[in-house]
This record gives sequence, structure tokens and C-alpha cells, in this order.
Amino acid sequence: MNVFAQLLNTISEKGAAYVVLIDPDNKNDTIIESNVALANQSGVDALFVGGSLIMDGCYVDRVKRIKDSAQIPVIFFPGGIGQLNSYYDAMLFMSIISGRNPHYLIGEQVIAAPSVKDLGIETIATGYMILDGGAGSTVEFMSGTRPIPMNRPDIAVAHALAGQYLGMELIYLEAGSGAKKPVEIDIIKYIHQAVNIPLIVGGGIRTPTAAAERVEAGAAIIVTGTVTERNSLLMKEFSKAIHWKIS
Ligand code: 1GP
Repeated sequence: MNVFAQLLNTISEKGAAYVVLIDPDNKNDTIIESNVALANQSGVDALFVGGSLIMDGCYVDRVKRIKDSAQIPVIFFPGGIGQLNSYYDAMLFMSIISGRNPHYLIGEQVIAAPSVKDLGIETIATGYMILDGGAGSTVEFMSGTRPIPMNRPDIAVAHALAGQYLGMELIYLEAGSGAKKPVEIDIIKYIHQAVNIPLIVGGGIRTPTAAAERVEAGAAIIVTGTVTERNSLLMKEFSKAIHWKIS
């Protein structure tokens, strides 16, 4: 079974899937093995690996270390083609559909495609939507795109629908790493009612309750990064809150 099919299975069996983001930046160098080991033991369903900005040249080595320790799928969450390598089980093949920067809509993907084919890596077509989490996120800056205002569910739903009609398998609602406000519950509900592909929700989710509320609103996959980097023992609680069908 491929990684996407496994995720869909998890969503239907456990109610939703829980993904931990591991940013292979030098700031996390010393916690990689311990965080991956805790993810293995805490009911986390998969790891997303990637980051908007990597501050040294050891990225590939850290991804290899993640892959070597992981007992769950390692999914590339691309900050750019430079982060592509052979240590991932699958990748989100993303387009930043909330933006109007042609490079991140199709340019980077064209550069990546031949290497992706050569590596034989599983691709999961993902419409990536950046919403304004109030913190001026790195991804906004690096992609040179404006986020969708959180008080404009109509704009958000139109983008999500366009993503679905373009053939995306997933829609990713991103408030930005370290967001002050995670994606609002009403926006998730509204988009969930309109589209019939699974929604990933991430950015600024700090408590298991905030995660559970977003699952209840229609999120199929919840991502935590910052909070579980700082306190990896929380992974177990997040996992319980997100997997409502089996908790
Ligand atoms: C993944 O960017 C998020 O979608 C991660 O956000 O670091 O705020 O959890 P946090």
C-alpha cells in the first residue's frame, strides 16, 4: 500500500491522522533522533520533513538520520527543490494555490519533476493555501505571496474548490509555522462542507484541544511542529485528541 492510501486508511479508521513536522534545520540538530523516537512511540501516523529556510549545509544528512530512525512514513514537505533527496517515502507535490507567484504555482514543480521521476518517489498532489496566522510567517516571505485573510472564508473556499477541480488529492490549510492564530474553526467547517478531498490543517496549533476542535470542524490531518519540537512529550496527548474514533 502506498503512503497516501495508508493515510486515507488511518483517517477512516482513527477519525483523523496526526503528522509531526520535523524541520531539518540546524536549530533542531540535537533533538532529531529523540523526537523521531518519541513520534514512533506516541501514535504519530507520519512525519513531514522540510522547512522554508535551512541555515546550513547539513540538510540531507539530517533527513537521512530521520529516515534511519523512523518507523512511520517520512513525507517530504518541500521548502524547495534543493531539499529533494532519496530518503523520503513520499512527497507532497505542492502548488501554492493561494498565491499569485508563478514560480511557486508551477515553476518549482517543473524544475523538480524530472528528479522526482528519476528517484521514483510517490507524489501526493497538494493544493497549499497560506492563511494569515498573524505572525508574518517564513513561508509567506520566502514564497513572496500574500496570505488569505482569515476573515474571508469566501476567498478561502473558492481557492480550495479550484484546487479540487484542478485534481489535487489534498488541500493544505497553513497558518504558518509559529502562527499566533491557527486556521479558524469556521473556515475549516466552511471549506469541509464545500470540498470532498481531505484537509490538512497546520500552523500555530499548540494544544490537543485546539487540534481536536479542528478535527471536529473537518480537518482530516493535523500537523504540529513548533509545539512538539519544544515539548515532544505532548505528542501522545495530541495523538489521543486527534484519533477520536479509537481513543
Ligand atoms: C505545518 O507550518 C506548520 O503546517 C507547523 O506549524 O510550527 O506552528 O506547529 P507550527
